[in-house]
Amino acid sequence: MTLPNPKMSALSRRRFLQTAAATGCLGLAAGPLFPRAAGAQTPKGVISGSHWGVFRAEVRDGRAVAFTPWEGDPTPSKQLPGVLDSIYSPTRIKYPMVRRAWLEQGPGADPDGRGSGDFVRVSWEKALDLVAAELVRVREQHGATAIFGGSYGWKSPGKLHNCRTLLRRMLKLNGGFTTSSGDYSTGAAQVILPHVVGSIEVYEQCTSWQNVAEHTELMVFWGANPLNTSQISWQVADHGAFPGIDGLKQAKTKVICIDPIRTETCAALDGEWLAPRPQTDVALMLGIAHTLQAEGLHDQAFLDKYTSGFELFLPYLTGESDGVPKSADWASAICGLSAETIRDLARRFAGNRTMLALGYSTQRQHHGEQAPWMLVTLAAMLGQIGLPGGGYGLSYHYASGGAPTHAAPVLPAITDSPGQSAGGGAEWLTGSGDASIPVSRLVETLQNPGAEMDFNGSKITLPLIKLAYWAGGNPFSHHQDRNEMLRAWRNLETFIVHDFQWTASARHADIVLPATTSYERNDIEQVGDYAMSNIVAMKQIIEPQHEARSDYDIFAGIAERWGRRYDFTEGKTEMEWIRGFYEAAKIESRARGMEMPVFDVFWDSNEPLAFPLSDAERNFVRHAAFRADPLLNALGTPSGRIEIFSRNVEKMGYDDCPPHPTWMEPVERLGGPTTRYPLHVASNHPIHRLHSQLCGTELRKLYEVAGREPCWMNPEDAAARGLQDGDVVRVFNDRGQILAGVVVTDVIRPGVIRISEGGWFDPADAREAGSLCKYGDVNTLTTGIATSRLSQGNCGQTAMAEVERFEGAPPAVTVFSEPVTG
Ligand code: PGD
Ligand code: PGD
Ligand code: 6MO
Repeated sequence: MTLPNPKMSALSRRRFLQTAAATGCLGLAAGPLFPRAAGAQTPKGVISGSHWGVFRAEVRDGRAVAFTPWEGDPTPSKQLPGVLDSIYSPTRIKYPMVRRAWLEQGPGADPDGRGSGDFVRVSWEKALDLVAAELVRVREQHGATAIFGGSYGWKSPGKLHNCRTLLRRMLKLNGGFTTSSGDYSTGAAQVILPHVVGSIEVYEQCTSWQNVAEHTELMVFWGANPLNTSQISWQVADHGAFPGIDGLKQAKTKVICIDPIRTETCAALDGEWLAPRPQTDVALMLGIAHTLQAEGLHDQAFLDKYTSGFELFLPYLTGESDGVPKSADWASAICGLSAETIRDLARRFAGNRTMLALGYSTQRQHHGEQAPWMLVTLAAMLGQIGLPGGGYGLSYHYASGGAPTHAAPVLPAITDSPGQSAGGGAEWLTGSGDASIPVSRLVETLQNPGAEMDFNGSKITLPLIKLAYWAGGNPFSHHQDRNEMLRAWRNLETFIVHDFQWTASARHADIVLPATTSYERNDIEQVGDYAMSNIVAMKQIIEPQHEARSDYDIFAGIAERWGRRYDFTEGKTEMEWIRGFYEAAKIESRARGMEMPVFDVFWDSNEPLAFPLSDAERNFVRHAAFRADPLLNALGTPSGRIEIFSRNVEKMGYDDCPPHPTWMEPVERLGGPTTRYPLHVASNHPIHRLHSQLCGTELRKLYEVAGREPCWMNPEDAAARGLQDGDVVRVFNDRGQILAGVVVTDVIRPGVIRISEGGWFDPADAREAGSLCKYGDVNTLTTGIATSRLSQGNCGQTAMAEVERFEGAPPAVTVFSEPVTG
């Protein structure tokens, strides 16, 4: 996303255009569409949707008592009970709260006191007065760009209650704000890949699972674990990756998993597990590429016809330009796999129809641009891009990429521009701010206002930020190097947060406003970011809890204090907005020969509305059109081809992002030449959570160890430190220290520990940056540096640390209860 989250809105638009063309050719005419229940008995339970999928809610005496997965969900997420629990969890924010020092002494008072929990409950009237006045004050004193409204995060789905867009809509009425571009998911890949293949690629549709099951002989999951990460989607999850994986199993497709962890996907598909040292994938890929070239296994005809610059990359690969051949032996010394294994991989990749499925972790690292670039280069050398079952796919692990796209219209959504009520296109194209910084560079911005920063060929002057406003994200979870962040945050005069959970961000805020969950308001959404199989009513299930209000109502209340309420709401009620989005989609669907039922029939049916799927989409092959005619279907790069050497990147002249894929040592890595700590910290996406969401729920019982976040360790590493299952340990490096609970397991490679991202930050002494995190927030350990000057992405997967037994009685975890309030 630039990109707030281009994820799906962008994709939907592009895919819509393609599908529209495809279905047009096929003359697919679906005619009238009926919700399944039309005319039949209404099924039990209120239909709704979430990141975890479509479900029905049972309500008794005004309380939601059960969330049952929708019958159309092939593999419901096991996290769904936690979603229900999040409504009633003890971590729920009940009332508007203001930090005492801020309330009594004004903005900027006692910034070190943030996070110590001294809040005062105030009325909604008072809270909204304070926020409205403070936004005006900061704008008048420092200019609108001193207000940071980037508000990155995984807010709930829904076309109306998109709190990040709503925040910007409100801030625009105050004269503007500073925004952010990109995301934490694919910060490096989405900036480098447009130079390489002409699109961000990481959120593009992949060759369909069905096509893969039919044609792929060798499936390589490279730092990709779809059985874990497909539990959720940005929109409402369809879970189409699960039948996809099942298809591979049925087809008995040979699977290789390249990952420091023997993942669920590897286990389920009985895959061959290869565990190179983390952060050395580019060296491994180069070793494979060198073997292909040395043994004449590469496809020169493909390289000649579809790529540009291979001849400029070749001298680097062979070592002609720098005296270092990137041979299998060279790669072996870096990545730790044997040279024979690397040569064997090259031969097997070339000898089979091979699909390279890359996850996002390899680009969430120092020099993270190189792995996706080198993977595309490798796939180009294999010459199978655009063939059934061959080439590469960068979203098989994300939001069920590879689940084929249905002929659904695109539901419009509320925009951040009052007056342009129902924009159809991508959020990241319509979104805007008065200044913009790369999303993971806020800490650097707070520390260096006025400084210049390189970014993708341009120079950005970092704005002075005095107020940060977050709705729908948790920066005290998602950002790296927590202690550096704490110090930088002291430069803020005011930090405002809307959430329904007492996250670490809410705890570190000056003003906290309690938002409703999706289940306390009405909305509408598409099912499946890629599949777009259905449109679902996200119906309100229960009344707002405690004093919670929807973000929409909160922002309308702020706008009202400036006499701008009507500009914010355009005079529409919640249901009028939703009906309007639906009606616009209905008109679009007509252009494709489909007739959606009238809104009331859809809403009352209590069923998702399904859209048809064409055979062409079922068999979709990524880049088939480019392969068929590279002139007519040229890529969006300067040459129209895959750029193995990029003149544009060359012109930028960045030493940390040369013009062709290159191995560069990260600042620290396992076995690295200057690395000081012995264990690599893999901060994977959690099995039982969506980032930090649901950490405050009963699901924690499924995984916590001695009340802490689990730390997986290989038996060798545990034995070397005299540690056993269940021990409480201190994990530390120069940046910080956390407690965690040991899980000894041989599914993790020696030298690597796993502590998932999203554990709630719980400092022993909030006033002191560097104090022990009692629960286990892994971002206390990770580095805050950028991937490179090209993309300025985050390096969440770059961290080395040491582990030792925690002696004495571990301090109690306090983050899962309400802060002390007055
Ligand atoms: P979430 O925990 O999903 O994390 O970071 P992100 O900030 O998205 O936070 C979303 C917050 O929004 C939650 O607190 C939730 O309660 C709140 N929320 C949900 N719906 C609403 C709503 O309707 N209104 C309001 N007001 N609030 C709402 C995720 C980010 O973390 C991402 S995407 C990635 S890919 C990164 N991954 C890693 C990683 O792999 N490793 C490390 N070390 N760090 C990472 N950080 C990044
Ligand atoms: P990760 O778990 O970080 O997921 O998807 P992403 O692919 O980034 O990493 C995937 C795999 O890479 C892991 O198995 C990990 O062990 C491996 N890995 C780590 N470092 C390396 C390395 O250096 N080399 C190699 N070869 N492998 C490595 C993230 C995606 O997941 C995103 S962006 C979001 S926002 C969503 N988040 C969640 C979530 O929080 N929870 C769940 N259950 N599902 C999600 N899906 C989405
Ligand atoms: Mo992400």
